[in-house]
Amino acid sequence: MVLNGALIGCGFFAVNQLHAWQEIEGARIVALCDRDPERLAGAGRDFGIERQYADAEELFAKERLDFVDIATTLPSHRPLVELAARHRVPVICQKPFAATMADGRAMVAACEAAGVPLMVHENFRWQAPIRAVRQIIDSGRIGEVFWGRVSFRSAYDVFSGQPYLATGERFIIEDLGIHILDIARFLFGDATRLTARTRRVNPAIRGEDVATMLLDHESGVTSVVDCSYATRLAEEPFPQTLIEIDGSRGTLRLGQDFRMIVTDPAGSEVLNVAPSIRSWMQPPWHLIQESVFAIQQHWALCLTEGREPATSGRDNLKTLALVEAAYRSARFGDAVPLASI
Ligand code: NAD
Ligand code: 89V
Repeated sequence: MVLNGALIGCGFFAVNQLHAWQEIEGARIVALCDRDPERLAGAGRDFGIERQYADAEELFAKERLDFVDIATTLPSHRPLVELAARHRVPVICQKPFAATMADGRAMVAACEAAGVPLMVHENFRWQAPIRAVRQIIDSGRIGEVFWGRVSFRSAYDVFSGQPYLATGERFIIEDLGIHILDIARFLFGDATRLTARTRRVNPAIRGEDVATMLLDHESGVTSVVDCSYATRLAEEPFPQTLIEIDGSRGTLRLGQDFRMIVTDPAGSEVLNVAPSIRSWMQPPWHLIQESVFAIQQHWALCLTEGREPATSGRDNLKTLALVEAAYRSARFGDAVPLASI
């Protein structure tokens, strides 16, 4: 059986999703929707998809869909997810899932009431190096983890591809930090408390472009999550997330160029955890593009087998709560208990 899906939002990032859908086993995109006629026609032509809609209501009214993939920007996420729920169509929604916790909770409630699966396209935890890190933790090789750092520091010009990122009141935590906080959850478990400091270095943008966060995890791990788009380095690491983990028996260091060093009582081992490249992937984006393929394959499998996806809407509320806690802590200065979000 092949699942028939539609994609809404044919912009900058959707191209990756459309390439990946062409290679996913058990699912395909049969219709497209975008309110921008040029983008709609361009994606239709590039991917050979003839059924095209300028209006999402019309898409749902006319198509019989097994799922919908929402690749629009944040302001349209809630109305489109709720529209999918009203039509009882399982839904994938890009990150950031929601602008507020109230919106996110309402979206999860709408899908649960309609009985439709909901996955957030939170793909960073699907990157090959991140999965390799998690495997080492799970193997017990470095013992009980007590400290970690998850770090994304870069001077890459994200605004050329995504100009809207320069205009929002919120920037790096909401757009990028959300991925890095989700990785911290994926590796160390849920957090109980978060402290954050932010600043804006680039005068040409509106929001913060540097954030440093300290998390207390339920597992007892203390982690530092830091992100910056104001960090010029000898070798530009974009879009790599670098990781340091200390455990009771050893350590793990994920450095630039996908070089992972695992040290345990027997010594140190250097591993290459680079992602693979498919024909449509372009370095340095291949790291992200491969994770798009992985999360979409996961969705197709979960939908076929009736399983809850790893980054379900309900799961993603916990990542969204970290984002909210970070902005609250940066504003008021105090550590924020996650239970208060
Ligand atoms: P974009 O502005 O380039 O594209 C969005 C498209 O959606 C536009 O073509 C716009 O016309 C269309 N659109 C908006 N509202 C619509 C509506 N109600 N109905 C129909 N079409 C509508 O944005 P982008 O950079 O592609 O980002 C899209 C989303 O993907 C954002 O949420 C962004 O955060 C996310 N993103 C995720 C990753 C990742 O790695 N997961 C990377 C980049 C972007
Ligand atoms: O995930 C995102 O939306 C992107 C990027 C990975 C470049 O930060 O903005």
